Amino acid sequence: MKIGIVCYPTFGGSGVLATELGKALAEKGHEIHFITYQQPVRLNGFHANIFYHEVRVPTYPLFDFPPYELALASTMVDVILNHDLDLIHAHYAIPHASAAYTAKQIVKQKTGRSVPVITTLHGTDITLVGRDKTYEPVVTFSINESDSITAVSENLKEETYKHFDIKKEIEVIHNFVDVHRYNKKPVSAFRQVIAPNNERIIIHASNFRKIKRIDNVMDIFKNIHAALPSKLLMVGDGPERPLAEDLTRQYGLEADVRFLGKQEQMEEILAVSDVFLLPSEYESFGLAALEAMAASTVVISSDAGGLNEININGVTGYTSPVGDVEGMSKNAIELLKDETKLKTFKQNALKEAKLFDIHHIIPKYEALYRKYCRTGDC
Ligand code: GMT
Repeated sequence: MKIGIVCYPTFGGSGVLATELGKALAEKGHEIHFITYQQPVRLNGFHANIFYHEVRVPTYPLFDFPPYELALASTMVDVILNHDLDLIHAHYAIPHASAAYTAKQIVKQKTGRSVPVITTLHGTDITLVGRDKTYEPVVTFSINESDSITAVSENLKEETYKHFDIKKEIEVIHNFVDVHRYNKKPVSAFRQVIAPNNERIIIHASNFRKIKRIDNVMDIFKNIHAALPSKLLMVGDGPERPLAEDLTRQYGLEADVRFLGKQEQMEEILAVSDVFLLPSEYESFGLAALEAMAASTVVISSDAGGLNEININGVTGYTSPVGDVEGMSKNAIELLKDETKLKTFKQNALKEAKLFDIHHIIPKYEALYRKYCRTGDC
């Protein structure tokens, strides 16, 4: 099949998922066209079946806000027509679903052909940004106009029905991870650099937005650090990073907290880590937690949103109510002090991650695409 994938190219989970999906589909022989404003971060190297179409957004002195959505829709029209795409898969509703709707109408008017649009809802496009009155009517309309809608968790499906007037069936296709890639042996030299005295290694990775509750991460680590020798790796960047750095200094933890910035080789960093902290206010799914589990890292998280669908309380890690810093600290300390229990939880985390392995999930997307394929034999 010839598939157009529209996504954010940044380190966010939706862009990562969309890129990994496209790469896996290309491996299986499909022709994949990424349409976005920048080369997706996980799209590296050359692949004969992958094409990248950059959306250029011309500026003009009149535009305080250059109209990205129009440029995106126009680029989609161009790619659909010139590469004869079978369908468009839009990841993250805003503004991708409405831009895809516009592109579809233009192609229909020009050629009479109705190009199927599949929209995958990822999280904040529904629970945060999409619900804002400023966007809600367009989001509702464009979701309803999609030929097919998928959500990355049961929780996100429920949230979507709760907050939007959606007339169609939403199919849940959980996010996935390439377990083979993440299930790496720790590089002992790297562990030695991070934790020279064999301290426990705690990790957090995100885009450092308010919703991630970075202050909770720092408070939990402060408690862990007071209980046992440990190091914290902070991976990623974003608006809350200055707060995290301030708290590190305030708590006198400068020697034991390392800010690594944005990283592409997460599997190597996760491989040396013991516990992944994700105390988020909300996660539709928590792809970063699943990647950690695939690297046999135990997850201590909140129980918000879809996190319970992957992190099984008392088995692969622990989940606690949002803001329960004491509970999360207690659980982490107990685990980190008990070598046998930690080992069991690590094995459980890997076992659970295997249920979400890329090889189980990709066929679900392919089956969905086939329903809309023009010839039926693609
Ligand atoms: O978490 C973010 O702020 C990034 C956001 C995105 O769209 O890039 O992540 C959302 O989509 C991910 C992939 O489906 C999910 O794993 C994240 O849980 C979800 N984030 C939220 O719901 C806050």
